[in-house]
Formats: sequence, C-alpha cells, structure tokens
Amino acid sequence: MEVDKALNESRASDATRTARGSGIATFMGLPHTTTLTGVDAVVVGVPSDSGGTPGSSRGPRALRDVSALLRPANASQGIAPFSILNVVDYGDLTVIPGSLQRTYEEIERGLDGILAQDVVPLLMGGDHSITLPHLRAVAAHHGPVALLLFDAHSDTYDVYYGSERYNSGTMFRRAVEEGLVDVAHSIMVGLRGAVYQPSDYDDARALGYEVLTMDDVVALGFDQTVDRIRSRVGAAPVFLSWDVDALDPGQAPATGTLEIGGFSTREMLGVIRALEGLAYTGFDVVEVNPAFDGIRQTAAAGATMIFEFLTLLALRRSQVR
Ligand SMILES: [Mn+2]
Repeated sequence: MEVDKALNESRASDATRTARGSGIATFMGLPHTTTLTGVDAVVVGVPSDSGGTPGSSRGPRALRDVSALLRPANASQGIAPFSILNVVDYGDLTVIPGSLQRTYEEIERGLDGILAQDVVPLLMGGDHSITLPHLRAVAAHHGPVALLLFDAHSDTYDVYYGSERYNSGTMFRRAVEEGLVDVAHSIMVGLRGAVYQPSDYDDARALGYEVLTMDDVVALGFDQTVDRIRSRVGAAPVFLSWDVDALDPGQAPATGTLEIGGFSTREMLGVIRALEGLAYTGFDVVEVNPAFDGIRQTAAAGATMIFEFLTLLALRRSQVR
C-alpha cells in the first residue's frame, strides 16, 4: 500500500524544523494514533513491572522522552527509515498493576488488534515478563517464531518461590512449553553473571535454544557471532527481544540486574546493524528502570535500539519490495 511517506517523515522528530523536545512526548515525535490504516509498524509502551523489577514500568515514558534526541535518518545503514515505513506511536497498552495474568490478557488483546492489521509491533517495557504475551500474540499470527534474545540471562527457570511460574525469569521456558518459539532457529546471546546452578545454561540448551554466553561472544569475536546468529535464524520469522542488561552496566546502569562484562553500546550497535535482512515479526526493549538513570544513558541506549530496529525493518522492507 502506498502511503504518504513524505508526510510521515515530516512528522518524525527533526530538530531542523521543530525545536528538539517540544510537543507531547511521543517516540521520536511520531504521530500518536491507534488508527492503523497504511501503518507498517508501531512503537507501543507496556508500563508494567508486575512480573519483576519495580520501576521498570516507567520505562516507556523515559524512552519517549529521550527519543527526542534522535534524528530521523541512519547514516550507518544508509537509509531514512521513515521514508520507507509509516510508523506511529500507538500509546500504551493497558496494564493492571499487581495482576500479571490480567496484564497478560490485556497485552495479548491489544497486540492482536495490531497484528491483525499486518503491523509490526515494537514494544517498550516494562519488565521482561511482558515478552511472553507478546510472543503469544505474534505466534498466533505468524506461527512459532525464532527467538533472537540479547540478554545477560536465559530467563528459562521453571518456578520462583516454590510455585511462581510467570515472572521475568521464566518466560522463555513457558514460551517453549506453549509452542510459541521455533527453538531450532532460536538463539540467546550475551548470557553472563552469577547463576543459580553451574548447569543453568545447559537447561536453556536442553529446551532447544542455542546459547552464546558473553564468554562465547568474546571468544568468537563479533563477526563470527553475527554469522552464528544469522545461520541459526536463517529465513525463519524472527522475534528480537532485547533486554537492556545485555549492555554493560557501566554504560547502561539503570536496570534491575547489574551484570558486569556485557556488550558496550558500540559493540551492540555493530552486531545489531549487521543483522539486517532477517524476517522480523516483532521487537521489544525491556528492563529500562529510569529511577537509576543518572544522565539518561540507559534510556538513550534503549531508544536508540528501537530506532535501529525500525531501521532493520525498513531495510528488510526495501529489499523485499
Ligand atoms: Mn536479563
């Protein structure tokens, strides 16, 4: 469908035309609407911390606020994503503080309406537990998807506190049990830090995931890391989940779990940009916790990732057309 790309681009944030940071804080100044005719992708907030780290519910507002610093074109990738894609800020999905199950129902319902119109959702969390209903909604429309996870943690534990099956540490086990992910094409990247048992990563592998710990990434180098990801995912529809704790806490300190020895922002940009051409069906950026974000560097990293993900979508769209 032809859309008025020039109009869309002119409405994205551009400080040569409108003072930076002026107006209501939508993501990158994109129009806020829930009318999706002609829309290719939406940025949507999920201000929930009912599944994990208190304070991450403030993530969407922080990401929108700092996104005023982003300019609309990507020189590294040689593309102006908003000249290819019609993107809007959909606002926030409904969440029910204290009720993760009702929050999940709302997220699934909200995303179903978006996906039914062939629109790619980019979610701003929120704690990482929101990824399970996101995967449910995406799998309902696309079938099981390859999970591409950047995270310090596998989040494949079975239960916490004896019987708690749904939280920000279990969703990638639940996703396998529910048949939401195509594990044969799924890969987890950047795992590190102290674990509960030495065999924790083997538990993730036993579920079928390929696991590249941060030690593996360093041993392989970034080019080979990208090769491993690309060969694992292949042509499968892919869901990219990006926990900000994949970054080193020295550069992204505002998150619930500080695991030293992570990706630098520079390294992460290189890896993400090299992952163009994959068949992306959904993205999320989770676990930004603004209360700890001294100079907004963590939110800036998260917002920039959303921009890079939009760029990946635009590149893919320009290749497929
Ligand atoms: Mn994590």
